[in-house]
Amino acid sequence: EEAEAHVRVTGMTCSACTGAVEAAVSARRGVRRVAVSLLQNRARVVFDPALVKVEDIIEAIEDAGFDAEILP
Ligand code: 9UX
Repeated sequence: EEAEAHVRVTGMTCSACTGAVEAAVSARRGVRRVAVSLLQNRARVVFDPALVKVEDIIEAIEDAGFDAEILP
């Protein structure tokens, strides 16, 4: 099973920041795909909802030092 989440990520100021967000989210079990846009301050995450919740993805981004909120 697969679900998709869009997240607003704020606090990224360089392309290494996007790499840090991608690495932090990718490290979570159940995350299948992560794409982060520095210019749009957004992350798109494809994940297995049986293994990981959107809240866990938000937490991973916040633990990496950025602010994150779920987009509709
Ligand atoms: Mo470079 Mo992005 O120090 O925080 S990784 S600005």
